[in-house]
Amino acid sequence: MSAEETLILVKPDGVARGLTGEILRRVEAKGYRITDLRMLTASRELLAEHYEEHEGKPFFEPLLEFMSSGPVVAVRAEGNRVIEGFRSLAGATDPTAAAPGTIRGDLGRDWGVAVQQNLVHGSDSTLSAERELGLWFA
Ligand code: DAT
Ligand code: MG
Repeated sequence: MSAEETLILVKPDGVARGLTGEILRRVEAKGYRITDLRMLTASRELLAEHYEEHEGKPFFEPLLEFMSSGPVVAVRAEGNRVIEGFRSLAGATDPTAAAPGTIRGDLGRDWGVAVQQNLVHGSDSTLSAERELGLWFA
């Protein structure tokens, strides 16, 4: 049986703030395995596909703008129940509401901008993990 896989992104705010190591440390300390990793500045096209479920929402354009504003680190991670487990490590979407102990709760905050700059992305289902890994690790 092969272990479950997920896509993790360290978003431009995480990279710019020098938190890549701290974030990946938490992933590894939890016991998940990093099996691939790349740094890139994502195109609008890639991001529009990645976030297709949010097309039409008021934060969609600011989200693409933010996500293409600088380099991100894309990570392939594996482990039993890693999809749910990384979402749990990441914490709630809103970094102000995210519980202390989580990546967003410990390291993120509201910067008063149009989109929540919340440091990380993690796939939310096996279907989206497969789709997103195909996009970022084509
Ligand atoms: P998550 O990243 O926790 O899976 P999501 O998929 O609902 O959250 O949204 C994708 C990203 O869009 C999220 O990380 C930050 C931004 N976002 C979501 N809801 C928002 C809102 N109400 N206002 C501003 N930005 C938002
Ligand atoms: Mg999401």
